[in-house]
Amino acid sequence: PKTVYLADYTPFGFIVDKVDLTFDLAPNATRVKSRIAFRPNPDAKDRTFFLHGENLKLISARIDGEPVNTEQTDEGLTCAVPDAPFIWEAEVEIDPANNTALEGLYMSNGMYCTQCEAEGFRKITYYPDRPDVMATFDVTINGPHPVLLSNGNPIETSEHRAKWHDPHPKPAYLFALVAGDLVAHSDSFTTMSGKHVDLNLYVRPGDEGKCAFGMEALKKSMKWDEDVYGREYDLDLFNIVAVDDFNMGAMENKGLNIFNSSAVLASPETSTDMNFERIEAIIAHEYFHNWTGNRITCRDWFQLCLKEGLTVFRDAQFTSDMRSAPVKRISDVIDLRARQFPEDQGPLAHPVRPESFQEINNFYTATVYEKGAEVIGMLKTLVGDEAYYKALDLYFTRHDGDAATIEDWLKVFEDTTGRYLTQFKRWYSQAGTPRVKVEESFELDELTLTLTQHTPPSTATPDPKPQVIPIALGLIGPDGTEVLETQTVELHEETQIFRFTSLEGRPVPSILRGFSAPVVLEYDQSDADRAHLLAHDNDPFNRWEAGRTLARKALLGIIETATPVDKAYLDGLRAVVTDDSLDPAYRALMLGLPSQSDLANTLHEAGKTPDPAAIYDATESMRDILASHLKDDLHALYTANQVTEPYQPDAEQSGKRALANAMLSLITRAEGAGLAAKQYASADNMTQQLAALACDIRAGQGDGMLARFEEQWKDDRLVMDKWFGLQVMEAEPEDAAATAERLTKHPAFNHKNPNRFRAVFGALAAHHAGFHHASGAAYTLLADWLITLDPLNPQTTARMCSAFQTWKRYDADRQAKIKAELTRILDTPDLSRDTTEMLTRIIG
Ligand code: BAL
Ligand code: ZN
Repeated sequence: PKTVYLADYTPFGFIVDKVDLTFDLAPNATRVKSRIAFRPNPDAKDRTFFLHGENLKLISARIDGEPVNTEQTDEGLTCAVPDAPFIWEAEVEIDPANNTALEGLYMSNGMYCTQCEAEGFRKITYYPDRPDVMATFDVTINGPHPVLLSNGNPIETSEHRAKWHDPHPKPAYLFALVAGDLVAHSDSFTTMSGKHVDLNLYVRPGDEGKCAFGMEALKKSMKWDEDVYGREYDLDLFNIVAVDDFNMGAMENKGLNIFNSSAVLASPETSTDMNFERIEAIIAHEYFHNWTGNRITCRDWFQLCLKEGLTVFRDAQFTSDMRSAPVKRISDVIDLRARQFPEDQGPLAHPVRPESFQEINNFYTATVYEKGAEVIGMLKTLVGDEAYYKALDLYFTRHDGDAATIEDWLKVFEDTTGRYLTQFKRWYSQAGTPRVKVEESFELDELTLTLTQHTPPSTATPDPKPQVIPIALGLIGPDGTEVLETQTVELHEETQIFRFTSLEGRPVPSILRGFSAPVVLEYDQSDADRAHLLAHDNDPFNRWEAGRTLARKALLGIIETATPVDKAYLDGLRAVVTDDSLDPAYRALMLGLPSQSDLANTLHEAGKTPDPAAIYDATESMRDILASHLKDDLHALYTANQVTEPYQPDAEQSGKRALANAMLSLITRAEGAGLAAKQYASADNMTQQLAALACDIRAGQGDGMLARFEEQWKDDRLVMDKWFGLQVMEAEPEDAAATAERLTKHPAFNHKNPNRFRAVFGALAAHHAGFHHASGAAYTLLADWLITLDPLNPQTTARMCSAFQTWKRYDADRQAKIKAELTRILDTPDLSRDTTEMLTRIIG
C-alpha cells in the first residue's frame, strides 16, 4: 500500500463552488448524478484533474454538457479539462445493500445511511474527496421512504422526493444522507440570538421511548456551547438519526448527525448509568463539532487532532460541568492509561499529529483523540483560563470557514499571549509518553524537588527532545493541612530544580495534581507519605491516585513475593470509603483496582515478564481481602446507598448505585449470590439488573439468571449486546475463549454488526487473563474471526487488531503464538489495506 506524508501536502488544482447531487435510491443499484462547478485554483501549481472514486460503476461523464473520455483506476479517474471554470456532470451506480464495510452509502435494517469520514464520499460519487475542498451542497433524494434526509435545510419535501440545501461550504466527509421508515422525536431550541431551531431525533419505530434523554442532552449541549464558548447554532434544523450498524460511535455531519444506536438510545430499563453518561458526552461531542470541525475543519487528515482533540476537550469540560468534575477527571485518566498509554508505549505509537499513514481510518486513535485533548488541557493550564477563551474567540473569528492546521491553532495562542509555542508544539510532533522522575529532599525549612524528564525513543520518534510539561503541585503538612496551595511549575529543560522554603516541618508533596500532564510519574514516595495523601490530600485526583498507587504496590507484592497487604493501606481505604462527606461516585472509584493489563505493564517496565494467570489470581485475592477488611461496612453502605426516588440517570443517583453495586460485588464474594438475586428480582433499571447478573455469574450461579435475562431482552439488540459481552467478561480465564466461541454460534450473533462483534471480541480482548491464557485459544479464535471479518468490514477488523499491540510484554511462548496468528492473518490473500497496515506496524 502507498504511504501518504504530511510533508507532501499540496492544495487541489481546482476550487469547487457548488455541488448538486441527485440520488435515485435502489438497494442494489442506486444512481447518483452529480453536477459540480469547478474553477482553477489560483493558489495551486498542479492542475491535474483527479477525482477520487472507489467501487463506482461509471454510467456517464460530461464536461460543460459534452461527453468526455476518462481514465479510471481503482482509486479514481482523470480526464482533460478546460483551463477555465467548467461544469462536471457524472452519473454512477452503487450497491448500498452489499456495502458491508459501512463506508459511503449503505443499508442497515432496510434504511439507507452514509458514513463519509474520512474517505467514504469517494464510494458515493467521483469527487476531490479531501477536507480542504469545501463547497455548498444541494441534494435531491428520490425514494419510496417516508423520511428522506440530507444536510442543511429542507427546501422541498413531497412524497418520494426531498430536496435539501446546505448553505455552509463543507468538505465531502461531512455529507450525509438518510432514507427510511423512521419516526421522529421532536423538540426545539431557541438560540441566544432568538433563532428558532427544530430538533429531531429519528429512530426506528419501536424506539420512540428511548429518545428523551438524548434530546435533553442535545439541548443542554447547545446551551452550554453558547454560555461557555459563545457559539451559536447556524441552521434552522438539527437532525440526529440512530442506526444499528455503524463503525464508530457517531458522526458530526453538518445538520444531520448519524449515531450508532448504542450512543443515543437510552431508557432506564435498558441502559446503565454509564450508558447514559456516555450518550450525553457523545451527543455533546458531535454537537460541539459544529464549530470545532465543521465551521473550522482540517486542511488534511494529518490535522485530525485539530478537531478531535479540541472537541474531546470540550466534551470533557461539558461533562465536568454537568456532573462531577473530579469523577470525570479520574475516569478520563483511567481511560487514558488503559487505551492511550499502551498505544504510545508500543509499536503503534504515533504523534498526536501523525506524519504519515497508509489508511487514515487507522488513526482515529486514543492518541489523536484523548492525548490530543490532554494537549489542549495543558495549553489552557499554561496560558490561563482568560487567555484560553480569548484565543478561542480569535480562532473562531480568524478561521471560520477555513480548513486549518495545527500551526493556525497554535498561532492564535501565540498572538493572544505573546508566548512562543515552538517547544510546546513537540506535544503534536513527538510520539511516546514522557516520564517525569521526582527526587525530593528536605533540609531545615526547605523542600527541594528535582524533576527530570525523559521520553523513551520509538520508531515514530527515535530522538525525543524535552517537552513543556505543566506540573501542578501542592504540599500537605504533617498535620494534614495544605501548606502550599496548588501551583503549576513548568518543566521545559531535561532537569529542573524547584525549591519551597519557610516550611514548618517536612510536608508531603502532592505532585501532578489533577493529572496536569499526560506523563508517567516516577516518584518513589514512601507508603507512609502516600497513606498521608490518601487521608488528607485536598486535590481529589491525587487523593485517588495515592490510593491507586498503594493498591498497585499491594497487588505487585502479592504477585511477586506473596506479601500480605499493608493494613495501613486497608485502613486508609476504609476511612475514605466509609466517609459519608465524600461523593459516593468518588468512593466507588476509590475501590476500583488497577487493571490487570496495567499491572502487566508495570511488571514489564520493571524488566519482568508478566504472568497473566498470577496477575488474575492476585487481583482476585485482593478483592477477597477488601471484602474481608470491609466486612462490617458492606451491608450498611449497601443499604445507605439505595436510591428510593424514581430513577434518574444523574450524577448523584448514579454515584450511589455505583457504590452500592461495588458493595454488592464484595458481599457476593463473602456471602454468595443471595443479595444479588434479590437485587435482580427487584431492579427497575438496567444498572442494578446488570450489576446483579454480573455478581451472579461470578458466583457461579449464572445460568438461570442469564437465561431469564435473555428471555426478557431477546428483542432488544442493545441489551443483548450487554448479555453477549458480560458472559465473556465474567468468564473464568480458562473459559473465556470457549465462551466467546460458543456465543459466536448463538443465533443472535452477527459479525456484520460492529456492536455485536465488539460485544464478544472487545470483551475477549479486554479479559486480560482470558485473552492471554497459556493455551493461546483466544489468540487463534480472534485471528479466525478477523480473517472472516476483514473482507466485509476492514475498518472494524483493523481496530480490533490493537488487541495484540502489547504482545511483546509477554513470555516467549505467548509471543510465538501471537506472532504465528498475526502472520497467518497477514498471509490471507487480499487482506485489506487497513488490516495490513495495522498488523505490519504491530509485528514491527
Ligand atoms: N469524526 C468522527 C466521529 C467523531 O469523532 O465525532
Ligand atoms: Zn469527534
